[in-house]
Amino acid sequence: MTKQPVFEPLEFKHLSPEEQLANSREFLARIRTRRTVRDFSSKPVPFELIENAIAAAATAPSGANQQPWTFVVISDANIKHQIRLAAEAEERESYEKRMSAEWLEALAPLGTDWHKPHLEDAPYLIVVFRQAYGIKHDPETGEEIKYKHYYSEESVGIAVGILLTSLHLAGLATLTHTPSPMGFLSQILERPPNERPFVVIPVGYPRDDAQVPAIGKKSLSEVLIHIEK
Ligand code: IYR
Repeated sequence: MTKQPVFEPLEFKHLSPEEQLANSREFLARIRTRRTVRDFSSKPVPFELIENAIAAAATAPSGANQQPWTFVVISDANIKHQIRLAAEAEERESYEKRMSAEWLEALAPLGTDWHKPHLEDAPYLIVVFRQAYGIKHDPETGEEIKYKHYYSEESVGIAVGILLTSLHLAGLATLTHTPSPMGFLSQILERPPNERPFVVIPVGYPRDDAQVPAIGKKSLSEVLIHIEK
């Protein structure tokens, strides 16, 4: 049976032009200071910061509002150790055998290699899973029914953007890490077959001596095309 839509009034706060400009400039200045960090201290992070960032990410728009994501938060040292060992084994294979010369050349300015100490140094790892399809149960028979998820890649990508932004605004550093292949995460974290690892995000404070590659972003004129009337 097709569900009929139910509407409710939109709650929308209209800002004055001055507030709009001030907010947009302030956000731009803050987000410009976000960097991908690989040198983490083990200084503890209040769990509520992680929880709030995930709650923020979970407000993301998604295909058919299906919210096809699961966020697994790990602070357990033993599980982090297992993840580090498995990630390093895959990454070593990738850097030494699987990645093309072209790929290695593209990565050279970042100075990355297969060593991933941040997977243990950071107090939290957030592993984001994409639900490739949904699972519901027939109310009468209890039988498992698989249903299609629409635009799950795009949806999870948007949610991760909000997650990284929220963690940054909470004064935390993150790394967007995609070891390849990532199947070991499903096994270690015992996730069901409809959930596919999407990204691993170490979260914490940077070490005092943290370094980042001296790279920049494209200028606005390179990324913005304005088609005026
Ligand atoms: N996953 C590897 C390699 C890597 C790939 C890309 I694309 C990057 O932007 C950065 C690294 C690693 O994490 O080292």
